[in-house]
Amino acid sequence: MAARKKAAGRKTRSKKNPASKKGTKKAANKKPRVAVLMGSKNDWESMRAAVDVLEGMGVGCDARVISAHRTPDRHHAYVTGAEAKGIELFICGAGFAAHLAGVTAAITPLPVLGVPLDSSALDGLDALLATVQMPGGIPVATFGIGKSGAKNAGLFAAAMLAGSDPKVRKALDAYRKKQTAGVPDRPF
Ligand code: RP5
Repeated sequence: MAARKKAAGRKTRSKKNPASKKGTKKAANKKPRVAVLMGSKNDWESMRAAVDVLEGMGVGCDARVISAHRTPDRHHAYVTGAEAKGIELFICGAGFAAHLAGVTAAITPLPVLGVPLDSSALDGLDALLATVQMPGGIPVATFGIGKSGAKNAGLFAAAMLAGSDPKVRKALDAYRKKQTAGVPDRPF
């Protein structure tokens, strides 16, 4: 099945520390403002899209493999300590019964952006519903399934930071301008 092949492919490309991958070193060197959490190292191929976007705009990220169900103590310690370390918002990506974003939102007042991942046989529909269907009272801003959702979560995080940070606003404007300029008039 397509989903399984995708998951197998993701496994071979993942490393223990996702932030050590090529292209994210700059982000790892900056004081992180955005925590990018993922339930498994196998989620990195999708979640790095959020880090790449933010890093490209000069926003430092802290990418972590933290699972709400496999590493609950690590999760609680990280989330409760994050604000004091300068984290302003969370992007959480998870697949299957994806509760990482919801549990994170439950224990921090910081904004939580959720990215459902297509790692299961249901191609992410399970994660989408689990992430988006938060009962009233604890919101998770939910994005599309997979890599494009992670990219949009990164862009949305940049837009949030841009409200009070002119440098990020400038970078976001430049990103949009470049994107627009890259659209050809004709398809051939
Ligand atoms: C979730 O289960 C993770 O977010 C991941 O997408 C999924 C599968 O994890 P692995 O079995 O590939 O580590 O917790």
